[in-house]
Amino acid sequence: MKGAKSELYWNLRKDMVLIRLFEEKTGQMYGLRKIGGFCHLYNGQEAVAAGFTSALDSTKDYILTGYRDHGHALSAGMDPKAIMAELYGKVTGTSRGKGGSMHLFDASRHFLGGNGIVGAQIPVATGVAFAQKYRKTGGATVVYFGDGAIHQGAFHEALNLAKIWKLPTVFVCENNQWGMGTSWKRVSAVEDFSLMASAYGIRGELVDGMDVMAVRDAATRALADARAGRPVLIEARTYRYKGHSMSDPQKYRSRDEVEEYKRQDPILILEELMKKEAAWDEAKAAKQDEDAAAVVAEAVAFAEASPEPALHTLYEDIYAGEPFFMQPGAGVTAGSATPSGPVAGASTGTRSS
Ligand SMILES: Cc1ncc(C[n+]2csc(CCOP(=O)(O)OP(=O)(O)O)c2C)c(N)n1
Repeated sequence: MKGAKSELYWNLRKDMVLIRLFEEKTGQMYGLRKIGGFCHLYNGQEAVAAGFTSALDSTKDYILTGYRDHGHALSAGMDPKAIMAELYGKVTGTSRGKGGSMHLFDASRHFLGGNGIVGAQIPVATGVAFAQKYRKTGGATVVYFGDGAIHQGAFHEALNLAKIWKLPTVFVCENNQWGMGTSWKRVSAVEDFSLMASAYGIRGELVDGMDVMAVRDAATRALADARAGRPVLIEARTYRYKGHSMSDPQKYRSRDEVEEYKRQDPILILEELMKKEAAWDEAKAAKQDEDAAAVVAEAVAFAEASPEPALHTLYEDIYAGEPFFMQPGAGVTAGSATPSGPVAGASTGTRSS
């Protein structure tokens, strides 16, 4: 098989393999303490980011997401080197090393973060969609969030506004079935989140989030609706292979459960389809894997070689002014400053979120 369909399959595979290898490496580097702080991996969910992004118009559409954002950022075309450098906290990172894993950002790629507060990106995205409508750009905004976030009040408020103002928003709930250690079934009044759309008079759709072509088709339909002023809620049923974050012993689920989902792996599902449709080429796949591994290795080398942000930049890129003890004449130099202002007493301990 040749032509556009085959090219699409290979592009989708390329995207998913890059995310998978990037996340595997991120996990390793975290283990080696090269990366610290909050870090949430996307392994298992690759088909959602890859399928959705493939349906977007990168010149006009916008993407927002939560803290599990590496996969969305990579598929949006952000530079893997800058993403890895951000995870390392280096000055060459996407947020100059100050945002970390949860706050990747690249306005040039229409990727507006990365948000550490569960569900907070949903109303922000609705505001972006409002701006798109106001400016008549013809673009839509896609916002990703989890099965835990869907129970936040902000989600419900945003859907209501999106409907009454006819905003071009696609709300994508990535139901990876666990909100930290809580099963989605234990905390939800409905077992099909797409039904929640009916409360706000918008269209809802449940899609197999392990099947990249099904996601892409649902995304295409949803984006057409959104551009016509009809917001849509998609539930992409998926699964996360790794712990919630890097400090999760995963006592709440069995190994068998994880293995069962790995047998429905999104990359394998696509490869099976490619084989069925005579689009498969073993050598080409091996080359694609090799290339992705090289991109990831290059990203790590770049992050390793990059400098840390200088201490004096600590109070740059923030809304508040420099605190009094850092100001000229205060008798305190950057290297010796003992915070006594707004950061006094801030916890430096590790947390499990
Ligand atoms: C407002 C808020 N409450 C609680 C937390 C702590 N927290 C971080 S992740 C998380 C679970 C969210 O699960 P889900 O929305 O399903 O997303 P997933 O991690 O599965 O991608 C919680 C409760 C937070 N960051 N923000």
